[in-house]
Amino acid sequence: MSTAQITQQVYPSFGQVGDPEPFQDKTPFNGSYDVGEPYQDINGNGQWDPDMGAVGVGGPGDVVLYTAEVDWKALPPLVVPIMGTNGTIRMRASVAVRNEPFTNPPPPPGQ
Ligand SMILES: [Ca+2]
Ligand SMILES: [Ca+2]
Repeated sequence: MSTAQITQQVYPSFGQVGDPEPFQDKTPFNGSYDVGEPYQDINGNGQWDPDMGAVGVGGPGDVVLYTAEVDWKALPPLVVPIMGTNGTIRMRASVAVRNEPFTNPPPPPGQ
């Protein structure tokens, strides 16, 4: 049994989870990003990304996609040479949640 890895990616909304950063397609119009085309750097890493998610846990009201991955040793030894995965299967589960609209500092009780 191996250890699970949990990652978080932050998005502006649920509808943008997994979406690429917006870009302006230039000639030849091919519908995909090419180096040099203007783009909107949503995650602020200085480059165009096919997934706009930013690393971190986000702020108030942000949508955060939590993904857990674990390599599960599930294949019997006779199947390992055929599958070529060292006998492991990568298991992955994700859930997207919206952070509370908290304020910093929090308002006094009763307000
Ligand atoms: Ca293009
Ligand atoms: Ca980017």
